Amino acid sequence: MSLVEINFDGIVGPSHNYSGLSPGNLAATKNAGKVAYPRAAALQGLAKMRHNMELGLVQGFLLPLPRPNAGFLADMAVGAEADPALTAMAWSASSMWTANAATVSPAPDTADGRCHLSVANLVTMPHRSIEWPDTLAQLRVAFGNTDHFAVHGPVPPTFGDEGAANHMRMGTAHGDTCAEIFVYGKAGGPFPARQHEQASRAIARRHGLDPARTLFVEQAPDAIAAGAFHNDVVAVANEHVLFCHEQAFADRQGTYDAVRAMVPGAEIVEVPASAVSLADAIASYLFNAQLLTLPDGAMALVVPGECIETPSVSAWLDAMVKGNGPIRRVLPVDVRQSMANGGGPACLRLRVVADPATIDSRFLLTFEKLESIAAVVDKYWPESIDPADVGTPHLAECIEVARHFLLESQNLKELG
Ligand code: SUG
Repeated sequence: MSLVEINFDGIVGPSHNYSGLSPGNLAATKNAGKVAYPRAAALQGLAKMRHNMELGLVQGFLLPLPRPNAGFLADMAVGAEADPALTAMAWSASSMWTANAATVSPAPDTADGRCHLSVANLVTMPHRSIEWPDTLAQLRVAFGNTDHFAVHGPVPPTFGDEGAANHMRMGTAHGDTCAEIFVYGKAGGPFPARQHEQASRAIARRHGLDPARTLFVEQAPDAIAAGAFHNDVVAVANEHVLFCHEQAFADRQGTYDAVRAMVPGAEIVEVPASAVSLADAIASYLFNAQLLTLPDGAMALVVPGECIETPSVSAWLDAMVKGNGPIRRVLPVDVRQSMANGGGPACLRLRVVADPATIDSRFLLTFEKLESIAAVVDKYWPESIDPADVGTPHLAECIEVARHFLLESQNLKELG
């Protein structure tokens, strides 16, 4: 089989809860302290995967990481003295947002002709900074075929890196050599800039990208200040199409000119602030959509249901589909449990372009596996988690048991 885009969605872990751990992520901050529904959250994620498979697309998945993270609690000496904030970090199910797992440069773009993945260090948010060792272990299993993949450790921690959420790839087709666009933020605003320019540049070098096809673009400080803590909250690209908000990039025209110069036939679908304000774009997660090429070649935008409920966004999408643009279909999905923590359809997936036959098949989804994962979720995922329950021994045991049965069902106990 030739190279295809495969979306690896994170299965929402059994400890999913709302602890308000990410300043600058407005949804997560607003919903801090609310009761979360891990079972419903995981089933919503599985339904999205099913939806995309029914479109004829290849789908993969990544497992939730071990939680509570005992190593972190021991390193921080939590237990000797209780500390609710540190405990919540150790319990976070944040690895569900696999767009932050790694940056991926597919084989056609790299000097050695292999697909390169760099695990993200996620250093800016403490609860996320503890993900990478377990994520790396998992990537090394899933993409362990070193003839086709090179899996790198994180860039040094001074330089924050949040993975594919700040990376876009554009070209004529997924399997062709493409341009890679890295979007970084600059510190100084009210919220942290999570992606450091030097982290992006290091990744481009270690992946062996051609400088003539690599762009480094600054995210608009206003976008970060408005709650776009990752570029994928204000922009998404697929093949020759860049779909973005007018206020996504610090140098709007310079970015568009550079993209057009580098990508033959580039089409920029820009949403003006006069039609959809940055606030509406961020509240609805319009740009945290999956922009997908369907098997018939048409492009579809898989958006969160919240887009349809936001009048300015829904009106803009209606007009877009009636027009003659490259995005022909809008497909809403319900990922409300993840959305309430600031994670939309695009946050929940890591894009890899590869021949599926070169990937450990245990990470590739089939309709049968969907059923078996859903059965484990139904049986073992807690129905609800009140933040007051986080840290209790009984719930910790439930969460560990739930993950154990998921790994067992997928023959992946080696990641236990
Ligand atoms: O890093 N939320 C995540 C959401 C990540 C979204 N990913 C992308 N945009 N690609 C974050 O802010 C909230 C967890 C809590 O507060 O309990 C959280 O980590």
